[in-house]
Amino acid sequence: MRANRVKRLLGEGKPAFGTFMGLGSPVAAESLAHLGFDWLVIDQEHNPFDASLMVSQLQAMSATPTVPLVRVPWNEGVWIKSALDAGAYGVVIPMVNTRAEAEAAVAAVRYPPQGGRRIGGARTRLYGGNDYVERANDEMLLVVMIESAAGVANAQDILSVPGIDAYFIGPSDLCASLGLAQTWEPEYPEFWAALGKVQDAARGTGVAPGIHSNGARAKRMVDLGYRFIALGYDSSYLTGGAAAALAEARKGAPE
Ligand code: 3PY
Ligand code: MG
Repeated sequence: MRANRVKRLLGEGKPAFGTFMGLGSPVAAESLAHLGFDWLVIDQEHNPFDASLMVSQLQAMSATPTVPLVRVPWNEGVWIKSALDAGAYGVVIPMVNTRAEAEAAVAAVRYPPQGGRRIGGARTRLYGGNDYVERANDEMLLVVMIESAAGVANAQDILSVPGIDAYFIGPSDLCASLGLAQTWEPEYPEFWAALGKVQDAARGTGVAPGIHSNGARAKRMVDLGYRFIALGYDSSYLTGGAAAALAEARKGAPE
């Protein structure tokens, strides 16, 4: 079976860098995968593209070593099954707030006896290999998002559930839940105190810390111990690059 490089990196305590994709564009997914990101997340939570477009993005990445992941819209078995059966090599689960929710995520991702995932889906073997069913429990990456005050309070209960590979902080939702104004680069003491509590809860569990960040803040996050690190969004690269080019052109042009 094709190995999950991100699981290996995290297992060795090494950083794995990726980005989120909301454009729903197979060509964008292919282009980003060819840049050498360790992983890419197809973000179904906040972007209204259908399952066939998710499959096309997975196919577009499959010629590269980039590990294809899906953030499902919600922590529900039908979404998780659809992503994994389409050949995603792991899932990011939004808003995991309790131990029971973490256990439900593990049950949906792992085949029996560890979980209750049903068996099916042609792309699993096409992408993963003929021994997919026998080995998938060791290779699928499960990332649970801690992005609420409840998730922070229950972090120890959540992260001690066997079968979770990484947790992932969503700064926007966590700020909102803590009553703080939304920003991608929070500096609020309350925010950092919450992050410290989750890191303490993860210590000794083998669950890798992760966070949604950007290129400029990545070194700080690595130094703080984060390992599953998201650098922005596909749409922010598109609009950021285009806005900079347009501004530069306008600056040099006559009024
Ligand atoms: C958040 O910041 O809430 C996120 O979900 C980022 O992916
Ligand atoms: Mg969120």
